[in-house]
Amino acid sequence: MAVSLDTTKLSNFIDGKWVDVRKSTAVINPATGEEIVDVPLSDAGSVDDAVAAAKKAQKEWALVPAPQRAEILYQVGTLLKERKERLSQLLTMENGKVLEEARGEVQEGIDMAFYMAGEGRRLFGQTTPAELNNKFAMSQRAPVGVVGIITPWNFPIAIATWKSFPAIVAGNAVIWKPATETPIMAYELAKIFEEAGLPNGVINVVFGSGQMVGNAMVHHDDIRVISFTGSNDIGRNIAADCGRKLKKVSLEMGGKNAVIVMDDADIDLAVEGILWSAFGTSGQRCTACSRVIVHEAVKEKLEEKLLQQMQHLTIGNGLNETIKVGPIINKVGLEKIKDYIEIGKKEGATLLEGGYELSGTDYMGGNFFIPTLFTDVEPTMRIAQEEIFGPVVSLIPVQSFEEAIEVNNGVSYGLSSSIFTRDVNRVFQAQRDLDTGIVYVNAGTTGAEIHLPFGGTKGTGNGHRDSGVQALDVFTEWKAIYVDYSGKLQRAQIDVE
Ligand code: UN1
Repeated sequence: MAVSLDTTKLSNFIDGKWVDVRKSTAVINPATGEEIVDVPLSDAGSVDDAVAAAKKAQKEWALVPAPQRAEILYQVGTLLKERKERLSQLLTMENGKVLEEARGEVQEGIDMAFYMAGEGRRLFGQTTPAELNNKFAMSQRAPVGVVGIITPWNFPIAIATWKSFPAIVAGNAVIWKPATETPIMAYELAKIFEEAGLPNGVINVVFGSGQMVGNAMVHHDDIRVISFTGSNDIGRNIAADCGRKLKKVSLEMGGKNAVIVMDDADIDLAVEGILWSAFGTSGQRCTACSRVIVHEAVKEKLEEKLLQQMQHLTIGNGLNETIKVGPIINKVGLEKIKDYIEIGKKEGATLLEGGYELSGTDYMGGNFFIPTLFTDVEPTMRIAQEEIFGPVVSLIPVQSFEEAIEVNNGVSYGLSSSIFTRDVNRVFQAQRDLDTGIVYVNAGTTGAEIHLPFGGTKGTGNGHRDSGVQALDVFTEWKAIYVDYSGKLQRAQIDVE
């Protein structure tokens, strides 16, 4: 049975209270065009209110022992687990991804809750010898204070958990701006935090546009960290603004990820890996495969098998369990994909399959684009360089392993890469030479697990990582502590023989 929301208009969640905002906009189901709920369009005043509440709450929260803070995350994990099916269906309604993938995304949130709750009993620092006798030296993590997280529509719950859970377990308070396209996951997660007993003001959700709410967060002096996932253009601006304020900023800004298929690869396996990572989530993952770099010896075979298998990709409303490829998030996303098809054709790439928007009764009201394959693509073409964020793959033939690595690395992004080969030497050379934050061997480019660092090199980020224990570095400061128990003044670097 279809699930439903308990409200027709969402509210902000500030200081543990649900706060109405006058201005709002409709959230549209991308598979049907139907309005699901209204989402607030808050102004800078709401951010000020949220920060004031967060500042107050954080002082007390930081004094709660971390294992006790973690108990609340365990409770959050339990509630997420209990509501997995409800959340997954709502996620499919607001984002469009097919139900199986929605369930996978909610599972990422559950995994992150239990993983980060475990950190409540670790949050390891170091103890280390001191230079002087009768002196003790150690380092430990300290919370930063009030942190701001800005999350995207393509993983509205998983990415929110990657950022908010480490922030919370480390003793920070959070201001969270979810994407206006997908606010329902934020609403449901805020309710879960409330029920789990998180003290008022430790998490505050402010709905609204990047221009208004995001900007106000970036410029607010009392928000000491911004963690952002979204487009490269916006990320660069955020970094520049945060730089002037000496604010810590963690960015994750997409990819142009490739699967390399070598001449000795298991071609059937490679086809499966490509289909899943290129057309799953309709290509709307930062980690999606949008280039296939193929050794010329197996190019024809790969093309043939890909074309065959693409015929089995069912497209439609993701709530229907037989559907494999859901809609594109909105009309803007759809237009961008259509533009890239034209660009690819003009550049001289061969359109092997697809290349058009789907219309007709089955697709009425939704934004559907057929899985598309270009071949004989040159590595320098725009379709091989720029992020399209749709179900479009460019096949690039190469003559050697070395050329494959060079082509993989010849883009401005560096998130994820993959190689299909049976040669153990190539496996280890590839994992060393592929310039991306994530490398897969004999698997597609998607499917990162939450206990490993998520992020990438070059235009993908600015050196920080989401998820994994590394996420704690974003939300903590290192404090070095020296305890002298000699009873006299000992001078480091001076009173040593
Ligand atoms: C994203 O696309 O921004 O590795 C996140 C994956 C998922 C997360 C993707 N676990 O594809």
